[in-house]
Amino acid sequence: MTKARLFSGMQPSADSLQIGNYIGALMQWRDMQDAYDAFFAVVDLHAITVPQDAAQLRDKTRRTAAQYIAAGIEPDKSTLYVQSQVPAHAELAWILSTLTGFGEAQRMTQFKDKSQRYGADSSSVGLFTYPVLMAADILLYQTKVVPVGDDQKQHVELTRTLAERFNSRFGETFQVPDPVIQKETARIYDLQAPTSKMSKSAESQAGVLYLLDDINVTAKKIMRAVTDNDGTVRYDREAKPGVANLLTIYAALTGRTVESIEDEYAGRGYGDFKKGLRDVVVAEFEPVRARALELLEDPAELDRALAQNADRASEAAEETLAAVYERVGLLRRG
Ligand code: AQP
Repeated sequence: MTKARLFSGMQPSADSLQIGNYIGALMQWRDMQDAYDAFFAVVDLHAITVPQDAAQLRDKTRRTAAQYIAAGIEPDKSTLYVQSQVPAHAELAWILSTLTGFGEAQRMTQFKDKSQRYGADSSSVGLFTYPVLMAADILLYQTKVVPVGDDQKQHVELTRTLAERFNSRFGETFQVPDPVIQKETARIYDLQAPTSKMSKSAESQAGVLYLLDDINVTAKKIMRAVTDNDGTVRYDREAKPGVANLLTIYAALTGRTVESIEDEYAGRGYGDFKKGLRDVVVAEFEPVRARALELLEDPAELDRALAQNADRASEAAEETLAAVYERVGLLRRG
């Protein structure tokens, strides 16, 4: 039986991924790559919807790919590639943009948030059509399953709408994908501001646990994480967001239940609890960090692996794109 297709990606928007990317995305990707025919992209075309420095973008793209591999995504098993190396993404995005209503795109909350952050005048049309490019990413591969955070749910809904619209207007062409939304408990918050989502491109790095940070820096950030005055290790997202966040990380990395961790630290202070978490995170990060840095020492080899994977992705993508061009009525070169 052929495996169902899976697509997901991350933007190369920082020098290092953070623990939210690791728990919320990479750990699940690693677990799913055997059961699915998986495509994992480093979505550099999405990253340039906000200004990037050219040399840094190239570096961040390699670093992101290296961290995928170091975290256990196997380029011989999954198709791990750089989005811009497969031109079909941009080509299908154009076609889909002609099927997207202006008002429909305007309703996307991520655009509203980001354009507020950067100001309406410095927000690009690319930022506005970001969800259409994401729809192209997904639909090109006849994707069945899209594992994303709940913040991306609206974009996957738009993708489904566009697939259905195209299919009904031009004939059955696209698989309509299903989002696989992680549980709320898989969302990781900033260690210094535990009501805000942890982000790799956050303004302050003090509350962000980066995979490629020096291990001593990671340890210090954990020991300095914001807690509360109550002193008990108990999960209460509303009243104790800092402790709840640390418990979420502890449980996600160890596969243990929150209750068993609460029991272990009952009657002990936050200091002990943080030391326990520090050891868990350091043990998890150390080999991933070492492997990623090793891969980055040989960029030519990394580029070769990515190019090979891009060829594989192109082959699958071109099949869909050819069908789309045919149905839409674009005259092909004779
Ligand atoms: N804090 C988080 N908790 C759980 N999951 C998270 N993800 C990101 N942050 C958390 C998941 O990681 C993937 C990365 O997607 P992305 O790179 O396209 O951008 P993002 O979601 O906007 O991630 P960041 O780290 O916040 O990046 P920047 O700072 O560039 O905006 C997604 O699967 C996401 O759900």
